[in-house]
Amino acid sequence: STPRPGSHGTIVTVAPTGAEHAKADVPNLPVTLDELVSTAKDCERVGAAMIHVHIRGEDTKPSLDLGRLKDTVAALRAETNLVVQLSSGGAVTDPEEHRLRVLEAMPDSASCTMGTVNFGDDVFMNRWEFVVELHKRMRERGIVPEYEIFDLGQLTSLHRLLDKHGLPAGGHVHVDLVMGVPGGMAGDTETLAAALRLIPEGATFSATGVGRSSIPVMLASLSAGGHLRVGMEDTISYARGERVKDNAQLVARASGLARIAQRPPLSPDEVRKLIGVQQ
Ligand code: KMH
Ligand code: ZN
Repeated sequence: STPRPGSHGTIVTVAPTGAEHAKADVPNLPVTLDELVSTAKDCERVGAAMIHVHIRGEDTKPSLDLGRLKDTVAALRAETNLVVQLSSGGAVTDPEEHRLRVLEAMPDSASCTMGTVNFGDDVFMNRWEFVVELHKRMRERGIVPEYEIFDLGQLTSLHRLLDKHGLPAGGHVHVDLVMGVPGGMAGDTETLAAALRLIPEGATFSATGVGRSSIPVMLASLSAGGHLRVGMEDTISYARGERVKDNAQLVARASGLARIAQRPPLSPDEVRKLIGVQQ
């Protein structure tokens, strides 16, 4: 089969924090701006090119405070060369207006989840009109979306979005498969292969497997010409019975596997070019 776009190298994205783990349970989770910037620098050093950011408030709980988001984007730009992607997904409790307001922090990229999904015991709500609004507002602002896919039907919705509302800012489509969420698609090779058939022509995709699906998904994605997302948002165990030391440990392993696959980590500037982020 023809190689996928950018498949000579690998985009390694780190998702260091997420909205689900509590600092009290996971003391090494980066939650302050200083912790986030220090993690980002460590991860960049070992091969990350993009960072998927959820921030926390003073109380360490998930936050979509616009001032804090702006400060975070500025600090990451000042201290790293990483492509800065803000989560518009937030936490399952965040209202739509707050999630749309994230875009006012003007990141390089933002996530755009392509549909509603059961999310453990919760529901991650993404109404169609809301998805369309996110897609349009990102294009108006020149922010490159990463379409988050939790289940296969969401890829069908992505085709519908692009057919009805056109290509995103930068003209390129980049997808992230979030696999193994209880309520979403499974994190295994067969499901990744099924997803491949539904990914739009010319699109790049990364994949992440939550929890114990992390390693199988990483290997499957590399072998399929896909890219990688790793980080403590998705997994806090490094191996059976062994907690993750820090995000850089996960990034270093992903980068090593990418090198073994003869698809070494791409630099942030290479990733900007590949996914259409303005330099
Ligand atoms: N925290 C999840 C409810 C995203 O960042 O866009 C949603 C999520 C997806 O993490
Ligand atoms: Zn996220």
